[in-house]
Amino acid sequence: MIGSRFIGCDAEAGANALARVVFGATSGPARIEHGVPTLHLAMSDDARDAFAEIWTSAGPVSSGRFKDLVFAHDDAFLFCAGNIASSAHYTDATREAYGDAFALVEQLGFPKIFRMWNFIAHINGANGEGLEVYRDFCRGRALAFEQAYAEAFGMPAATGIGTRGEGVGFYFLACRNASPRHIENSRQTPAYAYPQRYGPKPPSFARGTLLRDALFVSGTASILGHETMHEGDLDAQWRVATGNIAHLIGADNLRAQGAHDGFALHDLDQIKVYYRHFADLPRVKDLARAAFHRDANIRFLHADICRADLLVEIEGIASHRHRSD
Ligand code: 3EB
Repeated sequence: MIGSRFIGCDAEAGANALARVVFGATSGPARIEHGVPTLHLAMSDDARDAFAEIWTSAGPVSSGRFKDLVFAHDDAFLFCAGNIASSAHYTDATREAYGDAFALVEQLGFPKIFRMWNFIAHINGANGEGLEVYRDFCRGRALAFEQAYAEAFGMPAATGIGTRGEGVGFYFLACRNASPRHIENSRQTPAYAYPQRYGPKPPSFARGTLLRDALFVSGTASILGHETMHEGDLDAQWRVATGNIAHLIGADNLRAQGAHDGFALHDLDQIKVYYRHFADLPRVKDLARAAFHRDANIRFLHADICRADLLVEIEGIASHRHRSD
């Protein structure tokens, strides 16, 4: 199995590193650095807040490039990262970049994508024809998934969030033989079934993906059904978002989908909390401390969120690593 951890951005990635994603003050194209696929995302205006997310394999890794994508894999798992150039129209470029990604995973024999992240500049801004950039991105992504991929493999857990960088930086994980299972949340309309008022094509992602003993939880916000709850109220949005995660990963929701005995919020780790307003950081930290396991790794990222009325979004990985406590 592979795993991730957060480290200082100057620390060594160590042996068998599949990837290094730097959440810092600058952005740049995905490239191979010291043999490791590396993506720099501009998520803070203060370099002192920078950290790196490291993905590590249990065994030896080989890396390479395909078009504008960089990747690394072991026997069982693949990491891949890429960029979409800044543009007034994202639909076609997104469709192409995702198309390249689907071609790559097929060629390398890791066809099953189980977790994706997308960092979108000016996510709530307007493109050249007045369409919100996020909706423009979603249209291209949906067209790529529709072209063949979704029917065969479904849509994975994902995050779609703002960044201070340019264009779109994205990365994802895929596997060869394991059987990822995409999970929905009975409190929320599946994102791929959102009505058209949220954009010409719906977002292409599952609420979570179960892989072996880990449940990868998508970016989760204060949405019930398809509607934003508690506009302008951080505490209430936090309660709905964490309530959504608790329900998603809980036994009732998972058993109803034939899946698992369930997790609780204390089982969540490798947590990222995205919050819209810098002034909310102290409160968000207090809320997180009260909600999650004391040993959970948590990072707080000041970012725009894909709906202008959302104040907070939370992602993580549920597993039983803290169960003995
Ligand atoms: C939502 O539930 C909030 O477009 O990939 C969460 C996770 C959200 C992933 C994506 C968007 C995405 O609709 C936004």
